[in-house]
Amino acid sequence: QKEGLSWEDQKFSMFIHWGIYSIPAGIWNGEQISGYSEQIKGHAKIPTNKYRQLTKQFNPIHWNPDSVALLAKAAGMKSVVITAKHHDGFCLFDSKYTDFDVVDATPYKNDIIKGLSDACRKQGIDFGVYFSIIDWDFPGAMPFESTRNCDSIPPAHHQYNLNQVRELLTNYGEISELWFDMGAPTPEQSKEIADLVKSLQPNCMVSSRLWNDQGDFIVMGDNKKAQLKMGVPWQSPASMFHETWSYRSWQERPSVASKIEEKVQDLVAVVSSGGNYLLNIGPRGDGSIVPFERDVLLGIGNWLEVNGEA
Ligand code: FUL
Repeated sequence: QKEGLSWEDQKFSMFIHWGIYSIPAGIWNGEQISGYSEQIKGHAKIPTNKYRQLTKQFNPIHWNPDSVALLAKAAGMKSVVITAKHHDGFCLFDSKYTDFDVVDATPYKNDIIKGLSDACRKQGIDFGVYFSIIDWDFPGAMPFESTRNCDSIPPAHHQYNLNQVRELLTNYGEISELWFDMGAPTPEQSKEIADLVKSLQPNCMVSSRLWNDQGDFIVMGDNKKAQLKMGVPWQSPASMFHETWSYRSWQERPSVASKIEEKVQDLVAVVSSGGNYLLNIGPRGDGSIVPFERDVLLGIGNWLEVNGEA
């Protein structure tokens, strides 16, 4: 693998939840909507045609992929994993198979996955993508208010997922991990997706949330970690605040110092049990990084510098 770093050597990685849901940022019709803000379409029961209109406001002039990659590096992270497509179905990459993507539907028109994958490569860090198996925009797919994990994937939707996975693994260079999430694919569907990944990029690590034992590494529950070495590659996905992954404008924040302490403890616990700590940030709709989150990451980076690499 690149620069001799295996997935298990990464230890500390950046997760990014960012999309058109970052624009309402947890508020709909003037009301604070609880539940993960990246799922606001479901929680606020926003009809698809209304939700789709958010694309017109997506013009993230403050998004700077180079500074995001540099921030990850300064934090001591060895890779970045971003939401190429979350449950809402909006794609941060240019997909031939839908117009509901950043290039076709927004005034911004730039392929975010392209820009960030290039920036990471330039900084010598690995790049991976989150890909939701469920899709609240796909016609005939499961009901959008559902955030359950038991939704089957109709054949046309499965084919669409395969097509998009192929795009992601073909157009953006080396992808270190594919972070599948949610839904209830059949064993055949899971295997077909895993086989496709391996045929295109044998080194790409697949998350266990592809289900049916098709993952290469085990993802713990959200904000959960294993207490012991498990003898298999595993990961703890962690949000800054347990209430949301994507930016929420009304999020209450403790002091930066106490958050650094909390996250350093978690990082040490995860890494000493052989895991990968995937710590999330949620940029604003305009692409800017929330200063609190940047300061926490820089604080962790400082700690690592003083106390030795994770
Ligand atoms: C969960 C998703 O439903 C959340 O929105 C978030 O992406 C988290 C990391 O995984 O399963």
